[in-house]
Amino acid sequence: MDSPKAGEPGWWPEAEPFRIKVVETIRRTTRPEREKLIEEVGFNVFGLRSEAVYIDLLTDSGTSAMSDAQWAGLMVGDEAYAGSRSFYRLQEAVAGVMGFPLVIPTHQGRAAENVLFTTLVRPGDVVPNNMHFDTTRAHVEHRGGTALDLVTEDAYDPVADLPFKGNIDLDKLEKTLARRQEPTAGTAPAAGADLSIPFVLITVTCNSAGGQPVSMANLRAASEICRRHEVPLYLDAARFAENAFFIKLREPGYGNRAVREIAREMFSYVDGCTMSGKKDGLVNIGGFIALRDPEVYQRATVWAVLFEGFPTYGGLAGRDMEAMARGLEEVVDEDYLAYRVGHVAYLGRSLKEAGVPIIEPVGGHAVYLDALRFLPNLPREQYPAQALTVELYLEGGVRGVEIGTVLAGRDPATGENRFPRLEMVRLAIPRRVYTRQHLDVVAGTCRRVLERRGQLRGLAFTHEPPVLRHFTARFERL
Ligand code: PM9
Repeated sequence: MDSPKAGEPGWWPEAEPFRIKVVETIRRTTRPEREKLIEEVGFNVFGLRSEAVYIDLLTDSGTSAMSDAQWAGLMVGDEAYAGSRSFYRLQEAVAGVMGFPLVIPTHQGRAAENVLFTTLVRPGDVVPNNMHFDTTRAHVEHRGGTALDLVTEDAYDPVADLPFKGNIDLDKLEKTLARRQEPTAGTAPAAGADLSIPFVLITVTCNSAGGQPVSMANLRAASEICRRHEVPLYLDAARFAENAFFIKLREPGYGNRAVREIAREMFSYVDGCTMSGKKDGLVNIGGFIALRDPEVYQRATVWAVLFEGFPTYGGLAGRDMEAMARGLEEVVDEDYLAYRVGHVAYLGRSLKEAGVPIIEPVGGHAVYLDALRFLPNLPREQYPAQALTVELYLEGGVRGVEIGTVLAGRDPATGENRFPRLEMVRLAIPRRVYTRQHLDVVAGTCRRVLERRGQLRGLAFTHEPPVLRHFTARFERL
């Protein structure tokens, strides 16, 4: 009998499509231990040692369990300063899975951003995106540019159950590009044109909007708009395979297409991508820039050498590139993706059944708690999502991460807190690491905190770094 196709009734995987070959012991702590530990780190879970965490959902980045084939690849990796065999394996994998001929390895995603944005962004430039991830925004701002979020309004509605809430708003994109100072060939400069736009970026899936996917129709239309205005379009491709799988599940016409083909079509609409291999590269370290344009490649390699290393290793060992090449091939496997998306959806469903407010629909790599509905009585100046993150740790040794006001930082012009429209706690699920029983523990922890939410107190900064403050900030309880 044919097994049901993804999206058809019964497609939900019965169990993990892998066996566990190596295990890592994790330890439970007591509540008094956790009380002491969280106070020591200034109520910021980034400061905790991972041994003090029972179930670590801080990030899905660099936390994947590698496959036996990837571990074997570490031995095969060829360590050479220039021209490593493993670099060419990576180049082949990127060409095969994404269709780009040119690759610059980097040690992780933000390093790819640093190299590409140093090449392309000038002070005063504006970079539109569906929604910038925090490192992406910080790198645009570091270059003196402005990061402009143009995601559709749907993304800001935590309960709108829509298939592609990561889409870029095409009308806003069109209007923004029409304000470019540089006239499009054959046209006069638009009256009042006031923006310098080096490129447009689309983040798949849209992490800052809850891991929501972008549809193929949206990518295609955005690409057409960018081409018409002669502005390059890039993908932030950190979770491209999860995005491709959502297209297969949700977009008419793609149900019978292979995810690999869908991914290739997604990339066919763009000029290149930045990639954090720590997500859909299924590795613990690594990233790259992939490009079509040899001129941009040449210019970027100059910065790659300065910041990362020779363009055939870019801050990575040969073995890291080998593991990433293998990870890129594995991540488009449909049994893996059905398990992956189903696993995350399982946690979302358990939380919803327990009455825990979450962002819906559940995204590809994480479940996001809606802190504004979870803790309606805490004012935003008291950082409710940070307070909830602390409480999940205290209750069950579960580490999530705040995606709200603390992460959003201050407006560089006014110095005021930026209050994002969504105040969330992200529970990111590492790939191939935790079982469903672990997810049951997480759901139970959230439910118990919900039951006593009236007792939760807010937080205030005692130390606030000027950039990317969420990583190293310290707080006190109010
Ligand atoms: N994302 C995440 O946990 C890791 C850093 S914050 C704890 O979600 C996108 C969409 C990301 C991303 C990292 C990066 C940067 C770029 N784009 O972490 O530098 O989600 O490899 O990638 C994190 P690197």
